[in-house]
Formats: sequence, structure tokens, C-alpha cells
Amino acid sequence: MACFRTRFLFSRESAESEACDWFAGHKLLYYKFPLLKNMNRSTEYSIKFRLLAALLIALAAAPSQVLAAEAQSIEIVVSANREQPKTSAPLSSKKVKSSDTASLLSDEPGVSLQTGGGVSSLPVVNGLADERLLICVDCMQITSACANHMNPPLSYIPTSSVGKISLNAGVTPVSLGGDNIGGTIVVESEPPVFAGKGKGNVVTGSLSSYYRSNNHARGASITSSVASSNLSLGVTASHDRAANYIDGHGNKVTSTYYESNNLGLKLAAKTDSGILTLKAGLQSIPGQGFVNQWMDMVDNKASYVNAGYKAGYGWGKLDASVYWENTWHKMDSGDDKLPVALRPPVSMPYMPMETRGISYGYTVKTDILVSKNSILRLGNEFHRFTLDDWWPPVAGSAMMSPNTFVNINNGRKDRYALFAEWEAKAGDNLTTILGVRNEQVRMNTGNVQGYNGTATYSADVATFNAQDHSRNDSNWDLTAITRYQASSTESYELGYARKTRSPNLYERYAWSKSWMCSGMIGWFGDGNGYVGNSNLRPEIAHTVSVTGQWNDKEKSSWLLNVTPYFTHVHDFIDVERVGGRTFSAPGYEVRNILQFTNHNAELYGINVSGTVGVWDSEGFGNGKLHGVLGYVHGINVDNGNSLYHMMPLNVKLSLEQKISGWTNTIDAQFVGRKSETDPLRFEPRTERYVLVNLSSACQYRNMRIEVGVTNLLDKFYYLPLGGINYDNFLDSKKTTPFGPLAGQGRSFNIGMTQSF
Ligand SMILES: [Cu+2]
Repeated sequence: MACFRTRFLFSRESAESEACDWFAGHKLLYYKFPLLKNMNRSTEYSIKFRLLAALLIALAAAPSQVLAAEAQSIEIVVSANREQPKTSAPLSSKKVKSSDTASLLSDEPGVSLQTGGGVSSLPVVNGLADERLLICVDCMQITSACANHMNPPLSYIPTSSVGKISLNAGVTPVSLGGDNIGGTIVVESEPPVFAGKGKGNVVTGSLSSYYRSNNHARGASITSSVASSNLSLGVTASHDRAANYIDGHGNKVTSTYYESNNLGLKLAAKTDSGILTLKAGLQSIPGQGFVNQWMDMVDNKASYVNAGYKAGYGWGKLDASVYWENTWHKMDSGDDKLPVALRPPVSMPYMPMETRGISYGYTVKTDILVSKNSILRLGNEFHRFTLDDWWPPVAGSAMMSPNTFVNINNGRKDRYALFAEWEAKAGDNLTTILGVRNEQVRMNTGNVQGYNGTATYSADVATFNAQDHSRNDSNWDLTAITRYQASSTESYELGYARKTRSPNLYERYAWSKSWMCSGMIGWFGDGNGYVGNSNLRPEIAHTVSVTGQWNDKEKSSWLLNVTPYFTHVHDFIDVERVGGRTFSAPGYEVRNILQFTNHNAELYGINVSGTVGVWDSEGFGNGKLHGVLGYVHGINVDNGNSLYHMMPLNVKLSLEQKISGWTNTIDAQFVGRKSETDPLRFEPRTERYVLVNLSSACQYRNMRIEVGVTNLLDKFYYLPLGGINYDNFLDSKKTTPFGPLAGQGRSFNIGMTQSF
């Protein structure tokens, strides 16, 4: 029992995240059997409580009516198995540091971020990035509707709305989703609030605001709910904006500004056996700079509706959801690039490009209790993404007129999925999961045209339009996981997965081999041009990983997790050079035109995370040291090159003190030298660096205040996964070599949240 109390006393966030667990159907993993009323409790240490939770939370966190109302309304199940180390700061302090939702994962082992826009970076897990990961935002599987992936799935939910974000890396159960080879990221907004029985109607909510000095980032958000004991109506609104950031040398890094506005509505109703939720939202991003791209986001408007039903029955559990999401996106030279491009000699200042992407689909999953110790999960999913990508003509430009350039015409990627997964406990100490999943992927697109009929476009258009564009893939995924609890202080897990990802629409259908047009395609931030390949095959990853966990008996004073992994990817979608471009004197900088091509690749690495109690005294409170280490190595087996954007060896250490309502943290991030780079993409090398951050949070009644300094020493460093600084190249009128992208200098941050 001691450890349950520890978890709930840890912070308000952990109490809330346990509460969220109930809503997350797909969190029902092998090490957690919540909701399954007939499970073997003697081995599962499960306790189910309603009023007790209210009491514990009330004791643990601020004496807030909000939490009490939530706790009474939610059936919470706590499982003591497989305690995860608390290696990372609670969500609220991460939200003060960044407005980029992907950054909320940055303290997780194996996770790094590939630089995009200020609210649009791309997560990388164990060396596999972006669409190699499946990302679900409130059960929606959204696809980037942009040739540069400026609007990736995590950009659709502001950090202020995130209630829970979780990652399953590498070997993941097939019930968590398909069409990925690297793992699954699940983001959920704050769960609906209900009033306690007999409490009448309650009005709850919170107001938050923050400021970060480096780039004058500021924002405000509000969440509010009106609820009875079985109906709940919630609204969220947020505004986030920032100017360009300043690097450690005091120089402005242009095209790093952003502004994002979000509005969401949530309606929820309790039934006898579950909860029905209906959510809708709007987003507007009127501007977001992309310093490592030729273009910036100049407008992005999105809307979505989704509905979900999660219920528990005597036979098991049902989890169903349906969604629709619509994005209109425009890119062009933004506020910083345009004046530079217009300065003589003028260099292609205008190149409007527009996209319309629509994602919709459904998921139905059931967890069937076959016996006391086994569960059968069956599921069916459908996901469709449609995309139009067109570039309006530019008056006065011979190259870019008189017609509209059609990049993707009515492109479509449909996924029909079925899976079955069997999870069983053999005895008290052994758990096994076996799963199989099939996805039928159907892709197609219509004919295309260039800006005009000149030789720049005509041959590529004729070749592309003469082809049959429809492609059908039958993708099989298999997962086998076994977990052995050797004793109360050690456990081991062995997993194998075969996972498959079909190419995206740009990888198969981007058709122009001209330098100008191919240069607009690519989500790598490297300045190269990219061309699609309709003969691409799906990439198939075979991953083996082992996890060892060691801890003290109570799991309260120390914990160590070690996970080595190996992945062989058959038909990994990499590139081959099909052309190039040499820029002006005196630099004569060169870039390649690269075509997506199947290769074989291998990745291996290790993730280590742990936590250890350092002191516990009346005068100094409670002190803990957390640590995370990540190492990854990836090569293209066919040509021996390093895979693109492999994060160098990195370690994060943080020392945290909790004392009477205060949490004080000092942390340091050590990043090694990046010497393994992809020569085909001219990937820059970067030097090693250390960043030090300080933060302090105080909870007083219903108010939480956080202050902190990021990059305390104002260290100048280059981002290992930042790509190139295109703005500097443009500023030199394309005459200097491309340089790597510098990271942000020192910033003083403050954030405040008032609950009511
Ligand atoms: Cu774009």
C-alpha cells in the first residue's frame, strides 16, 4: 500500500494522470489490467476506489474542489506493477518551458526532437522520426498536410490542452495501432469533469499564463467546465505567440517566430456502463517561421470533430471512436525571408503553395475476458487521408506561370485494419502477449501538371501521367512480448515485433525532378530536393528489445531501467541521388536532388533511466536524482552511410527537491559530438555541449507558480537534429555555405495557473 500512497503524494499531476488512465482504452497494456473486474487481484495489486481517491488526492494536492469533483466522478484503478521511474518533471513545468507539444516528451528515454517550427517539431524515437511513429491526438490519426510536414499531428493540440502524453517505443502491442515502425505516441486532452453524486452542478476550470524572455514567448489559456453528475460541457481556448529566438552569442535566429490559436469544445455523458464524449475544435496559425526550410507557414486553418465511447461490461471492455479533421495550409516566403528575397538581386520572393488535407476514420476495439488470466483483444480500424497540393501561378515569373502547378491531385491513402491480440498470465510471474495485425493500404492519385508546358516540366508530367498510380499494400504486423517478474526487486521483458509502414503520398507521388520544385519537397530541413517514387515498397522493421528493471522492495528509494534494442528495416525508405544544384560564387554550395528509394537499414542502441532518493530530512525535504541516457546508431546497410538525424549520445541528469509545497530542480543535459552524418544529405556535424536549467514551482491553495531559467549559462550550441540555417544562406544571397542551426540561448521563464 505504501507505494500507492507515494504515487499519489508525488504531485497533483500523477494523481491526475492516474485518473486519465481510466479513459485511455489503449493504455490497457500487459502490465496494467485496469477496469477488468474479474482479474486475479492477488497478483495484480489492483485497488479500485472512488471516495478513497478523493481523500488521497485532497490530501496530496491543493485543497481544490476541482480535483475532488474529478476524483469522485472517476472510477480509478491503480496498478502497482511495473512502476515507471519518475524521470521527468510534471507536465505543468514542461509547459512553462515550451509551447511545442512534442517537447513534452523530450525527457523520455530515446526521444529527441527534429527542428521544425516553434510549435511543430518532429519527435524522433530510437532514431525513427515523424511518420515512422504513429501519433494519436484524442484518438485522431492526423497526417501532415504539407510537403514539409509543417503541420504534424502534435501541432494540432496546444500544450495547455494536453492532459496526458504517453509513448510506447519500439516493440509495441498490435492493438496500439499500425502503419508505423518506431512506436506510438498517444496524446489526450484533459478528461471531462463530472460532479460528485448529490453535489448538484459544479463549475470548474483554470486560467494559465506564461512568459519566456528569450523570444518574448507569451500565451494564455482557459479551460472551464459546467457539469452535473452525469453530463459535462467543457471549453478550452488558448493563444500562444513568440518572436524569433536569440542564440547563445546574442544573435537573432530569424524565422523561428510563431503564433497559434486554439479553441475546443467538449461534451461528455455518463451511461450505465461508460462515458460518451464528443469533441470539436478550431485552430488558426497565422504565421510560423521555418528557419531550416525554403518556405514558411503563412497560414494554417484546421477544424475537427471526434466522438468516443469507452465502456466496461461483465464480458470486458469496449472502446470506439470516430473522427474527422480538415486542414487548409498555405506556405510562402514569410515575414523574415520575404524582405531578404526582395533585396537585390531579387531571388524568387513569392512561391505560394497551398494544401487541403482531410483525415477521417474510426476505431473499434474490444477487450474480451476469456478466463481469469487471459484477455483477447479484437479490433477493426479504418483511416483515410486525402490530399490536394497545388501551387498558384506567380504573375511576372516565366518559370511559375501561367498555370497552377499541381503537385498532388486528389491523393488518397486508405488503411483498413484488423487485429487480434492475446494476453495471458501463466502463474504469478509470467505475462505473455501475442498479436497479429493486417492492414490493407490503398493509395491513389490523379494526373498532374506543371506551371507551363516548357521542358522544365513536360517530360516529368508525361511520364507521371502515363503511369497507373494505384498501389495496394497488404501489411502484416506481428508482436510477441513476454514479461517475467523474477522477484519484487527485478523484472525482465523480452519483445519482438515485425512492423510495417506504407509510404506517404509525397514519398510515392511527388513527381517533379526540377531543382526548384523538388526543393520544395522534404521534411528534413537539409536544403536538398526530394522526388517521389511510385514503385516504393512498404518498409518492414524487425525489432528485438530487452528491458531489465531493478528496484528496491518498496519501489520508493531507487529504480533502474535498461533497454537495449536492435532493429533491422527491410526496404527502409531512404534516398538516392538523381541530380544536383551548385550555387553561386564564391561559396559554390552544392545540394542534391534525392529520390526516395528502398534500402536496408539497421539501428541499434540503448536507453537507460533511473531514479534514486538522495536525502529525506525535516530541514531539507525530500531529494531525488533522476537520470536518462540515450544512445542510437543507425546505418544504411546498402551503402554504409549513417542514417539521417541520428541523435548523438546524450544524458540528462536532474536533482529535485520537494519541500513544503515547493519543488526545486536543477538539471543538466549533456550532448555528445555529432560525427556520424548522412553524406548524401550534406548533414552538418555538431559539437558537444552541456545545457543547465533551473526551475522552481510552488503550489499555494489553487494557484501554481513556476519560475525557471533555461540554458542558464547562455551556452552557444548547434542543434544536432536542427538541419541547416537556410535564412543565413538566403541572407548571403546564396553565396555562402550552409551552416548548422544554433539553439536557443538563456531564457527566464515564468508561468502561473489558477484553478477555480
Ligand atoms: Cu507547408
